[in-house]
Amino acid sequence: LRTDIAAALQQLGIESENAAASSGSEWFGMTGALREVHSPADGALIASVHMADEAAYETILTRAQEAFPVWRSTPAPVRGEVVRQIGVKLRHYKEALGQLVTYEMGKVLSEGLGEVQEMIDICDFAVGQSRQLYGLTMHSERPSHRMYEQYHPLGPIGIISAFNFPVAVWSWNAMLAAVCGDVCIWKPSEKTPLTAIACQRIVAQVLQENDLPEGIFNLIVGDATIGKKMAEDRRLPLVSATGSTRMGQSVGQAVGARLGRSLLELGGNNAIIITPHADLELAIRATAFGAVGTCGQRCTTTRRLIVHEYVYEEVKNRLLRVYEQLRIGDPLKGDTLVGPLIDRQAVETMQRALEQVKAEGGNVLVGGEPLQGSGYESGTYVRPALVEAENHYATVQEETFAPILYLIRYEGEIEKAIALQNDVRQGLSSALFSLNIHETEAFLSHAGSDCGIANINIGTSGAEIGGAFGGEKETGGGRESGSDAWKAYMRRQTNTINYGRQLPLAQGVSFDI
Ligand code: UN1
Repeated sequence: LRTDIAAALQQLGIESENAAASSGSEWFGMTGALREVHSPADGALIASVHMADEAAYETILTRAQEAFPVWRSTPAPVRGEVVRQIGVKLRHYKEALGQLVTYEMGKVLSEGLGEVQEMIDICDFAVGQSRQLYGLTMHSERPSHRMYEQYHPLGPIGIISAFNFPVAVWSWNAMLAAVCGDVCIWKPSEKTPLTAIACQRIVAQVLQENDLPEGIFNLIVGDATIGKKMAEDRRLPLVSATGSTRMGQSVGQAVGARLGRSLLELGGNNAIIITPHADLELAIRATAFGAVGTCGQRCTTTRRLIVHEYVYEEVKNRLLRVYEQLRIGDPLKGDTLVGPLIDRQAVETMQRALEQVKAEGGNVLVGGEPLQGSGYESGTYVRPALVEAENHYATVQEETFAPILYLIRYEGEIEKAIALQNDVRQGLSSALFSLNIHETEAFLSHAGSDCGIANINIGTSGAEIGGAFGGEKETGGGRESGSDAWKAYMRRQTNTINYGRQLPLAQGVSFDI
């Protein structure tokens, strides 16, 4: 193993063979099947992890249930103090954890570090939130009555996260859930379990230092059968899941069948619109980052570029120049812009999508091919593709988790572009580049973008944690991270208190006994 990674693993407490499940610092499940984790960067074996079996799952659930009554009775600002300490520890481990995110997942180092920064940011946000779990007060229609609402902890919650943000999306959920008084059970993607194990170890230190029950934060590494168990488990009142629409449909249906709550953050098919009034310099930069950043593996990745015919040729030529110069390679190397895809299967999926779009009439302008030769031995590197296509193509309607940008031409007014942008089943992120107020306001109006995120003169990806994150339609409707997303992790209770000596009924109803 390369020495920088060996040092990071050691600092983070990752062993060559790791247990499947953990409650704080206790580890269980050394008997399940062993899964090897290889780096997409160079194909090297990083470490192995046992996959959780039924027994490990039950142990984790029990630990979580035991910890919940203690944690929910801990005052919210004290819970916030624990999260503050997690944020401090994350700062300490930022370099090592960021490196491991990069090596295990493949995103370039500045994004690996950025992902850890996103965790630190949500910790800080959650600390403040811990003193602001506000409910409203209402004026009662009855004399000598008052009404208010309060938010109570919900219970043990399940968090299912995806490989592409192997740790940040967990932290959005877990840190808010923690200040809300919930305990959590985290199933990371089985493609990226090592960064999850590292986070669990960091959090365990804080729990121990504060003499808290270890079952407040739990980890379980398993495949889809564990995810299914979580979705069906009545002991988990909320399951938050991030991943493909197909995964979300099965989780959502299973949770719905028991009338539990699910918080879904699923696929996107995000577009940038470039109008004749755009600052093209900004638009090109934002498009490049949105389309090829993270090798096209963000749920917010720019997948469609809807360009007005007046500027279409210029945008196309400028993008071609950018695509021809992209530095593709080792994600740990400082100046790399595009790292590998997560695995060879992702490369095949990308190839299939390109074949399909060509068959539908699409024109591949540049890229798409898997890269070979020195530095690319892992077979996971591709050249990002720029493809002229039409919005209605079946391939364009799908989210392919790879760097393929579809160039779509529009004519006429902004409403035409908005209609194209909305004409997909997903509704996560969207952006418009224009300096014309008629266009920008139309895009943000009720008749504008139908997405959960709509931006002006910045791209579709790279949201800050302060806003609510999520989207509509097949994206699943959930909102995580900032704003009032914390409410999803609590149960609301409406309280009416009578401090008078009469019992007036609401709506003027009389009932004399
Ligand atoms: C995801 O891809 O699941 O807005 C999350 C962004 C990041 C989060 C992406 N802050 O691109």
